[in-house]
Amino acid sequence: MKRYYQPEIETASAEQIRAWQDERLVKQVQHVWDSVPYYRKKMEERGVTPADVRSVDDLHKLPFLTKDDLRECYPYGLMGKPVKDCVRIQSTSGTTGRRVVAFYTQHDLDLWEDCCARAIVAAGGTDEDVCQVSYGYGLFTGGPGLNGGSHKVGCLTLPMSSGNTERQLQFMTDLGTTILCCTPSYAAYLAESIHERGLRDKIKLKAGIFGAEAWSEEMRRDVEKQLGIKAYDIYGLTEISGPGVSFECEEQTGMHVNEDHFIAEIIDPNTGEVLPDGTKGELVFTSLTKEAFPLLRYRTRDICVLSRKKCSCGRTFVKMAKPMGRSDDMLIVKGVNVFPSQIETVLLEQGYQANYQIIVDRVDHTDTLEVQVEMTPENFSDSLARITDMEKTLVGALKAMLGIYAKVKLVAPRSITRSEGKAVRVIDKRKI
Ligand code: DLL
Repeated sequence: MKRYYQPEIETASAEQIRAWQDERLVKQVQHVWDSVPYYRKKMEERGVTPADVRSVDDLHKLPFLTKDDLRECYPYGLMGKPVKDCVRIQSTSGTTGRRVVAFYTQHDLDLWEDCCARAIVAAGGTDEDVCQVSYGYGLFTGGPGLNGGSHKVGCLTLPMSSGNTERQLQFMTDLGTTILCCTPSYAAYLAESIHERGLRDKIKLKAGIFGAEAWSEEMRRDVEKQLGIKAYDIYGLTEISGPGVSFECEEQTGMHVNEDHFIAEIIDPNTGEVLPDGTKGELVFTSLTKEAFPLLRYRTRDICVLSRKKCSCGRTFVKMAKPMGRSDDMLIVKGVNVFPSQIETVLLEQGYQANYQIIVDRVDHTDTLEVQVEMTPENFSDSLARITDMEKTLVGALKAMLGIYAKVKLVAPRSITRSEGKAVRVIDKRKI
């Protein structure tokens, strides 16, 4: 069986990988300097020019990029190529200020799809497989990325997108899906639905490629058992291309970072100091080969550890552990990025005050989101019918903002505990 999609790259020696990175970094820094005035200014402010970056050893001299920079530059300010050379955007959910719009040339798409193809082959995928892609299609990177990867491997690709569980199960059983790609929470939901409908012996699944949100080892074991598969983690972010920045192999002990395309660093989130491998800190990526959206030293806010321990799969790329949390307030609920500030915006727009609490939980492997909001003295009502109406309106407005369902519970004025320090807005009960 084919074990690697691009063996000469995935099993290259450490020296070879380093040589690629050195060469590509020098080229990329020059490209950014020449074509992204915003980043050039940041470099000038730090007194760095392309001549100062001769190898990966000089990476630390370059300034970081953060989500704030992306916001400031929205939408076109960080592009490395003119619009005429770009063929696609992908984006995250969120209001204008929070939304990330990433651009791709045809070359960028090609390399991104290679990364996803590597993940599929690492999960045992070949051209004999039927690969059901149940990540969202459209602006979200999950569907398009794995769709492209699946084509490259030569799998029969089922571009299902997320949702419509009945249809998912019908295609899965009728067409004999062998590889399932979706968020781990949707995988758990599908597993449950398969059992409820007694379809377990009608499915031919062998592997799952699950990512876009945090999931525990316990959840992995549950889903593997219920579906009779091996479940592989996959990581990525829109800013750096989408899924396939890193992917798990059969060892299932962390995700190999595609180091021919991305340099991973771990920094202290407070000081920005680079930390040695094996130390927990914030993950930072530099994209070496992207033309249209070439981010250097992008702070992901994901807290993580890198490991260079030899892997039994034969791949030589560094491994990152499952992200252990975030250094900002972003929540990931059902694979969707949710900022408490988005919820607050909706509440204020709808005439409520900022007295609310967001409760996130995971029930039967599925994330739940509840927003408890105080009625104001002005809109207070004790009529059950009226309260239900008000709750419905808020559910609709939150859905329009976040793209997902949030349960709303209206409570009496002044019933949410006030804090004397920082308000506790989010209660995350998930144990991941
Ligand atoms: O979630 C890309 C993706 C799609 C990855 C499909 C894997 C599969 P964004 O919507 O931009 O992109 O969200 C990126 O999601 O910074 C992490 O906090 C989180 N995340 C992504 N993958 C994982 C994972 C896609 N495997 C943000 N485990 C990232 C934990 C993950 N968190």
